[in-house]
Amino acid sequence: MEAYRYPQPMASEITPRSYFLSRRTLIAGAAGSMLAVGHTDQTAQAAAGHAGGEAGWPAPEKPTPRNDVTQYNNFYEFGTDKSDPAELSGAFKPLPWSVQVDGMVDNPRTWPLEDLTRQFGQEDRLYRMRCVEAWSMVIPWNGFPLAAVLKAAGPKIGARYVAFTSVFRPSEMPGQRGGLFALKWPYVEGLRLDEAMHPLTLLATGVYGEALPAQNGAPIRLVVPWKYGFKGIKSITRITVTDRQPPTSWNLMAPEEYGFYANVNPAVDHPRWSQGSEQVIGEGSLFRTARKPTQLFNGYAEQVADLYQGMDLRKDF
Ligand SMILES: Nc1nc2c(c(=O)[nH]1)N[C@H]1C(S)=C(S)[C@@H](COP(=O)(O)O)O[C@H]1N2
Ligand SMILES: [Mo]
Repeated sequence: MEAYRYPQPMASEITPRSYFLSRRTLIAGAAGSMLAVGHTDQTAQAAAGHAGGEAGWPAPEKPTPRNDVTQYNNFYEFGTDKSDPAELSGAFKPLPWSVQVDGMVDNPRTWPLEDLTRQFGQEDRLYRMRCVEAWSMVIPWNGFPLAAVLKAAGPKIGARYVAFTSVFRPSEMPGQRGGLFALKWPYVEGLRLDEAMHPLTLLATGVYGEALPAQNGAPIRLVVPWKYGFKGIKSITRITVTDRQPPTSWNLMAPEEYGFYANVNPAVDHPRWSQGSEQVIGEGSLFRTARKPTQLFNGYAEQVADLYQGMDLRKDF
């Protein structure tokens, strides 16, 4: 089953140092020694000798304060204001939960959430996140690579994309009951299969070391750190492997503003605003917002640029 290919960054490039140390998988600390990664069958050359953190891993940044991570959210099923998801999600009951994995796979299966976490574990991943609205956060997620689930499913030859579907529960989600602004429900998203298989692509079940709160996408959501935040579909009920590019909610809503790829690209402005810089949530003050320049692929170019070789990222934005 090798219908897809993807570059395999060293595990030490994609995982914060603390993860390795805390998992006690460090076999030898010397430069050039090998690391054994506990949760996979791979070994990786230690990325020793590079200044400032792991090679290729963006310079360590301070996580955004937990209050901002859990109270400044986009989750239109609960409303369009940033405070709505935290305030209006009280009726949402994420448990019990299961995720249906189907489509062009050898082993379609409906996974109870507990089985997913039991089988694939929970790693810590500190990811820089960048919303299409030109704000950013640094978020300590807990979860497992989407690739693990896809490998268990076994994509068939000819499979090229992965489609995701969010939960549809108007009785628990006020934003799904209409209102002035509404996306088409359920919220849907998609990735190319190689993007979905990339080791940075995470299914998150927790944040800040605790189960995801409703507003962050309980109980399981996608995290793709080199793409604009809207690719990170929340409260996933279904993952479908397919040979067609799947529809995506924001692209259906406004195709000239939100493309399928949604790669963070400071050189391609949104039609209504610049993407050249971003507001750093949780920093600055009432009188001065903290801004910084936006990086290509949100700083993950070293890990993911290969996926887009030969593509015109202005056309496929
Ligand atoms: N189902 C669903 N998923 C969603 C959204 C949404 O409205 N509904 N908003 C997206 C957008 S625009 C962003 S920026 C991120 C925000 O994730 P966070 O609130 O955990 O930071 O979730 C994404 N996933
Ligand atoms: Mo967003």
